[in-house]
This record gives sequence, structure tokens and C-alpha cells, in this order.
Amino acid sequence: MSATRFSESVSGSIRDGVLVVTIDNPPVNATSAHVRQGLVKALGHAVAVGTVFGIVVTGAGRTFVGGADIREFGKPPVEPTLPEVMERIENCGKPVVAAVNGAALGGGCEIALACHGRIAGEAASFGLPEVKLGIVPGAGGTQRLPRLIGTVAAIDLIGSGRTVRPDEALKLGLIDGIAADHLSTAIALARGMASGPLRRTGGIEIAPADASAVEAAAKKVLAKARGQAAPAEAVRLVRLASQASLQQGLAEERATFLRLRDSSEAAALRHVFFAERQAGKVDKLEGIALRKVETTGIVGTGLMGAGIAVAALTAGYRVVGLEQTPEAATKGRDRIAGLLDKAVQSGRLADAVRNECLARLEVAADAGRLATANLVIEAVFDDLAVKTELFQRLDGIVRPDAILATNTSYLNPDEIAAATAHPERVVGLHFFSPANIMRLVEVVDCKATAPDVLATALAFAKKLGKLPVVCGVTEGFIGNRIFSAYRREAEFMVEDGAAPEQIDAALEAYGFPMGIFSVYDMAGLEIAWARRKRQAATRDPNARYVEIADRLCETGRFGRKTGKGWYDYSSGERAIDPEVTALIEAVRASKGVAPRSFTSREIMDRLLRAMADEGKALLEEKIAARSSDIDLVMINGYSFPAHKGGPMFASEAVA
Ligand code: 3H9
Repeated sequence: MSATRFSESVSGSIRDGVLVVTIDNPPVNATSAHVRQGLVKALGHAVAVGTVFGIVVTGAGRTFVGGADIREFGKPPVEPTLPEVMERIENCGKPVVAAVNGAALGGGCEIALACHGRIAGEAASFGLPEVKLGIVPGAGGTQRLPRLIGTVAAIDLIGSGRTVRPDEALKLGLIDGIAADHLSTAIALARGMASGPLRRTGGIEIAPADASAVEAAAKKVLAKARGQAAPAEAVRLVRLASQASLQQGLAEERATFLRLRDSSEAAALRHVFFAERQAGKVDKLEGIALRKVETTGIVGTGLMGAGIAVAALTAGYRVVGLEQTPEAATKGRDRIAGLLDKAVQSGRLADAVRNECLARLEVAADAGRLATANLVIEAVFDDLAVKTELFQRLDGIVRPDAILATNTSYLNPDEIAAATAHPERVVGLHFFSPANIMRLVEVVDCKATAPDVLATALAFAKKLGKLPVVCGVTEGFIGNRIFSAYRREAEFMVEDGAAPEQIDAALEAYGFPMGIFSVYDMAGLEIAWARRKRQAATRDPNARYVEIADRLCETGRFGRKTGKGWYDYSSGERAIDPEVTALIEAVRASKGVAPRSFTSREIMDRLLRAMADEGKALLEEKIAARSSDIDLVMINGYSFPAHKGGPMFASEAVA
């Protein structure tokens, strides 16, 4: 069976009278120009050769087709365009079947939709994640998907950008079958179709949908859009599919795609996409051998420790939790089991997997149980004496090659490491709460951390499905240092005349889910107050200091939990409190500040500048390796809107 080459990335061979066309364009078989050209040639060849009954399209390697080549966006278009390829597939005189071996995303999913049949392998997945890149599908996805699965399901899939596994795809009607040998099944399907009329997706009449269900699906998408244009456009286009002809729908989709592709929102989200793929890459670690991690020890099974335990269990690790007493160990185990139950209830975890996780979990009050652990993460009270004493004790218990990780937020991990016999095996793993949900982990490269320890910690975080960002030692690491600068600037503006609610409104209009003062109230004001009191003696007396938060705490206003903080919550809703306004005015008066007015624009400019300046300092101090890492920390740990690209990207875009 000899292969015919249609382009540098597309080849074909005949099996059972069917031309099997393979796209081989590593790393993800994106639809680069030579893929599009190769596909068109392959179709032409199959039509021209009389002995060919049909065509099967598949991908080489782990991916079917990962979508359009994002790196081509912004470059001059090269013929044929992807919509033209889809048109050729759909209108081909011979049956075309997709044998979906792996991820079929974006343009890849659109190829499958344009085919006359779709067979998924067990590793396949389907999705139109374009809204996550600030765009809409641009090769027929918004018009063909509703024809196959209906308007409501299409709004959900395209509006959220989520990916579905083969079983859900089959239930939805997106595919025709699932098969372990997807290629042979697809070939058989193509042969079977050769004698009958072809089912062209574009020709299918969209099933009438219940208007209230359409409305509800659209509302759900828009509620999460927070100022982004793409989700609303995606919903509009899916709705249009049942109101206009295929040609009109495709033309409108294409125009919208091109307009959004050139928007600042799409540029920001592309920056985030590539930043995520860069994060955690460290030149000096290239090719280094990793330490083996099978068993993870977790000291402290409170909220943070339990969250980390769930992340490690669901990633397949054996977990040994350590508590101080047998009663606390039982409680810790219950807490972890409770989080696993919640994951099952919300559909994030299969019931059987929860049981497997529990079988790999042990929570004990005997530190000796950590002897088998390859990596021990401490998640105990953030106190230097407590942590150094613990690490010294662990030194005498764990294996000689075990890694010790601290989850401290504010302490200096170099000091914790220095207290141990082997500081080279100490690393920071700063998780964010709730640790089983939040993606960000700051991996702290301490003064003495050995390269293979850092590399193993990074690989461990990735295995947990986290987004690891490497960071040097500094108070608060990347995130909390920038957050402090941002908080300081917000408080300066309040003292100078802005109202807290005005600052929150500016942040929320920008895309933050909640303004900074509302976040304070949610988290509670007392922990930061205690820290400020501890630091009072060493604070630079010449540095500007705003006491408003201290005054609030002195009157027992600790945020939502006490019903009052920067706002009043006694009605159940966040409300402006005249008492707070009076307190702010009194502080201003005591300092002789004549309040001035601020525009939302000025507020955002100042907050962004404060974050970006602190970010620049972190880069100069070599605490952060790249400015895109800082953007990821703020997006994934502090709710900075991804569609603005992060504070470093946003401030460069403004400059
Ligand atoms: C689209 O399709 C628009 C159409 O509707 C209309 C067009 C007209 N392009 O993630 P990984 C690179 S929009 C270029 O670590 P994995 C990535 O940067 C697109 N490059 O692999 C990395 O490079 P490096 C809609 C891409 O195995 C390398 O591939 N599609 C693209 O963990 C490996 O990536 C999407 O949004 C791309 N499309 O996951 C899907 N994708 O090695 C985006 C990846 O230099 N992609 N790269 O750092 C993904 O979700 C994942 O990459 C995938 C593989 C699941 C495919």
C-alpha cells in the first residue's frame, strides 16, 4: 500500500477502496496553509480516481486537529482558506468521514462537522474553544453544529468553549459512533455511504427549539462573559443559524471572525494562551532527570491541606496525610472525603474514581507514616517556628531522596530550608485556596534548591493539572507582592478622595468579578490587620501609610463575616455605609487632605501602573523570569480579567 503525498503535511493511502488521508503537522496538526492545500488536493484526487469509493480524514499522533494555526493570525491570508476547505469537504461527490483519533478542536472540530460522518476513537475530544481566544469559530462551526445537535446545546458548547468526550458527543448527536478501531469503522462507514445520498451537515434543517430554553442557555453564557465580546457574538451567530440560510450564516460568521480576530481582546487572550505554554519552562532544567514521586505526604489536613490532598489523589498519587491527634486525623480524612464527594456531585469526578482515590488515602497521627513519601508538602499554620521545627523533624523521618515542600504564603522559605540538614531538597509549592480548584501554583526556587528538586516540583504541579509559575524568594512571592502594591494604590486613592465603591465599580467595569474592597470584605480584614500590627515596628516611618483599614478593624468591622467591613451587609446585599464614608472623611481631615475627584479611567490607569511597576521590580530582582508569568499569576490567582491579558500586557498595550 503506497502512500501519496498531497503536501508536506498531508498524505493518503488506499484501504478497502477508501482514501485514508492523514494530517501530520506536529505538534497539534493545526490547519496551516500546507494542511489546507493538502486536503484540497487529496479530495480532488479521490474524486478523480474512479476506484476510490470515499475518503477518511484522520490525524497522526495524539491529536486529530488542534484548530487553526494561532501563530498565523495577523499574517496575510494564504489560499485556500479554511471555510473553502470545508465547502469542498461538504460538497464532495464522494463520502468523507472523519476518524477522530484525538482532540478535534476549533477548526479541527469544524473539519469533522463538515464531513458526512464522524467516528470517534476512545481518546477523541470535541470542542469549539474559540471564545477562549476572543474569537468565534470561523469555518462554519456556529452554523453546522446547531444543525447536528440543536440550538440550545450548540449555544452551550460554543458559548462556553468547553470540550466534550466521545460519550457526550454521541449523546448530543455530534458524532455517529465510538470505536476502539475508529479507522476501520470510519472506512466501513465511508464504503457504506457510497451507494446512498450523502447527509450534508449544511443541508440539515435545525430542529425547532423551545424559546425559553434558548434564552436560558444564552443567559448562562452571557452571565460569565464579563465584558468580553466573543461569547455574545457566538450566541448571536448560533441563533442566526436557524433564522438565515447556510450561505448567509456562513458569511456573517466569517465577517465576525475576522473582526474579532483583530481585536485587542483576542490579542490579549492569544498572549495568555502562549504564556500558559511557556510557564514552568526553565532553560537550566532542560533534560534533567526527575525524582520519582508516587506517594505524597501532606502535613496538615485543614482547608488548604485537604484541597492539596484532593488534587494529588485525583492525579493518581498515593497520599499520606499527617495530623497531630487521631481525632484530627479522622476529621482530616472526612474533610478530604467530603471534597471528593462534592466533586462527584458537581460532575467533576466519576463515582468510581472517588472510591479509587479513597483507597489511596491514609490520614494518620503518626509522623513515621511519612517514611515512604517521595514528596512531603506542609500546609500548617503560617508560623516560622512551627514550620522549621516540623521540617527538622521530617529530616529524620523521610527517605534521603524525598523532597520537602512548604506552602507558606508570607514566610521566607530559605529560612525554613536553612533549618534542615539538606536545604537542597526544600522547595516552595504555594497553592491557592481552594487548592483542588485553583489552577495557579507558585513554585518557589529557593537559594539552595537542587535543580532536579525544582524540576520534579514543576512536573508534580503539572501532573496535578495546575499551572505552575516559577518564582524566586521574596515576601509574598509574585502574586502577593503585586497584590500589596495594588492594594496600597487603591487605599492611597481612597485617602485622596475616591470612594471605595467607585474603585470597585471601575475594577468591575474593567472585568474583575469583584472590586478590591469587596474582595477584602469577602476574605476578612483581620488577618492582614494582624500582619500590619506585627510589621508596625519595622515599617519605614517616612513611607506613606493609610490607616483607614486599621480604623475599620478597630471598630470590629472584619468584613462579611461580621456583617460590616468596607461595606454594610446587614440587608444581605453589599451596601454603601455612611459610617465608613464618615470614617474616611475623618481620616482625610486629620491628615489635612482636601479630597479630589477621580475618573474611572484614572483609577484603572493608576492601579494598572502600580501592578506593572511592581512587576518590573520583580523582573529586575529576577524573582519572576518573564513578564508573561506575572500576567498568569494575576489572572489565575487574583481574578485579573484574562481578556485584558494581565497587568504587564495591559500596561504595555496602553503605553
Ligand atoms: C480556530 O481553530 C479558529 C477556527 O474556528 C477558524 C479559522 C478560520 N496553533 O497545549 P500544548 C502549540 S482557533 C498554533 O502544550 P497538549 C503550543 O503553543 C484555534 N500552535 O499540547 C505548544 O507549542 P510549544 C482553536 C498551537 O498536548 C504546542 O502546540 N483551537 C496550537 O497539552 C503543544 O501545545 C484551540 O484553541 C494552535 N492551534 O494539548 C486549541 N495549539 O511546544 C488550542 C497548540 O512551542 N490547543 N499549539 O510551546 C490546545 O488546546 C492544546 O494545544 C491541545 C494539545 C489540546 C491541542
